[in-house]
Amino acid sequence: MNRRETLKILCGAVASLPLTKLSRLEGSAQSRPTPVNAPNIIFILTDDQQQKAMSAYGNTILKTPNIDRIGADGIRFTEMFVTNSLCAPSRASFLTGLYSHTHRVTTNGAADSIFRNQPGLKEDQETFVSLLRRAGYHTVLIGKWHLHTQPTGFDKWIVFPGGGGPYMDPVMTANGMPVKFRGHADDVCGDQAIAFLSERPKDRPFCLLYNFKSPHRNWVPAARFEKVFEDVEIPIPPAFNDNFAGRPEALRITEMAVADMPDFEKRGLPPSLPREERKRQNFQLMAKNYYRTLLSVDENVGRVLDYLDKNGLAKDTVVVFSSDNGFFLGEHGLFDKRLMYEASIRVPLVVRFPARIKPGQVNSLQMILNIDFAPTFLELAGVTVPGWMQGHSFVPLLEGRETPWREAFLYEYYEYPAEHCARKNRGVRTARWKLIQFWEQPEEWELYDLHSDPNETKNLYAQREQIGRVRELKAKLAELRRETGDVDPPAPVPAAGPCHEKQQ
Ligand SMILES: [Ca+2]
Repeated sequence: MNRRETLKILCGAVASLPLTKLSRLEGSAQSRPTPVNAPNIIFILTDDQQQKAMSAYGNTILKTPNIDRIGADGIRFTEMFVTNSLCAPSRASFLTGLYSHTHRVTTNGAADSIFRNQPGLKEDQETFVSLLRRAGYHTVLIGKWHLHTQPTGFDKWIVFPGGGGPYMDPVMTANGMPVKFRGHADDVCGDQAIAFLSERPKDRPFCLLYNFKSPHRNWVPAARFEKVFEDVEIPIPPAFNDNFAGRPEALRITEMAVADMPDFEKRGLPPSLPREERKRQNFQLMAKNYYRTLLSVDENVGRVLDYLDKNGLAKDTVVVFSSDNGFFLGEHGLFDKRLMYEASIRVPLVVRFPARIKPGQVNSLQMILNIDFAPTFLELAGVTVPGWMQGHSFVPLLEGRETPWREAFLYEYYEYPAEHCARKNRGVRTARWKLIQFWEQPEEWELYDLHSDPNETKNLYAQREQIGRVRELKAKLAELRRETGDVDPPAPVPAAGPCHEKQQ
């Protein structure tokens, strides 16, 4: 049975599955109002896509014409950041408009016990999706979820297992029922999105969360893209040979070095291969496969955009594209994310909504955060933004209007000790400066001037002439924490395992 035939059967199966255990906060479909003049919303989220992995942001190797098209038809933001560069915490922030320390999804899983006994989003946590649903939207989730608890606030959901599952032939969970698919995860996502759009109830607006697995590790491309870039040498990124001189010990204990990455260990490289050569080869393979997985994302984004065009939906549908966190694609000699450096926290953001947003705009001024999306979606839908949300609607910026905006933001990261051994860190970023604190003992600090040192290799923290600036940024960090109710978590249990031993 080929993919199309399988899809035909599965679409019927999924459509007839019973809804299970939706939040008690949600009204039944019959009791909900029917919104008038409310736009459809499609929120496309990739997994671990750094901002430069998109041709609209200047990548000359990887071509993403369909994703680029969203920004060309609307607006592209260059200063888009996540407040915790890790899958589950960031996804919870996109949904709730809250910082990790507020929604309490601080890590991807086990280490979540800093704040709670149970990992994942609280079952009674309201999200922009549950609020839209209550306002009458038909709400659907397709693809990656990763929040442990069962999705709530959706009329229909079909999700990959755990953090994303395998790339090929995924077994997904559709409204509580397992469903086996054939083919590449990105194509399955695309098929399900098209099936949903075709079969959706036409009497009310919809909100579709279209969450790709790509380009997350372990980067298995769709078969048709396996050979792309085969004869290309990917240029090495800035600070590829960063030696961390003058920088925290916390960087040296991380297990994120491209030279040592485990993904390609079965390639039969001789143990005697010089480390530099292993690093070079690993980088080429990682970057190529990472880019190849984004080709299937781009294609499946294009399918949905084409569907909107062909069915007269484009004008009144908001399409937003972003990623849950960035990724070190060799910057600082690293892979993965977690740290507060630019490649890790900076992600793409393109938005299209022809009815209200002029095409061809680029915003390079205001810093947009993952916590801003929930209030933005609600405002676009004409739904009141609850006062408890910590982000701000950027609708005025979409429409090119002037509005007061933040000049600094708070970053936080908690998953330690854990895989990759990245210590807990927080910091403050302004348009020009970045102060980073590894707050547990031994406490370590970094300060970067992003204007003169955009690649973040010169730690200015200990320089005498920066004393005043450090004082100012520490005060800002304390202020942002206070404003968002970030109190010091309980003293951590004594660290154990390899991360701790390396730190001694
Ligand atoms: Ca991610």
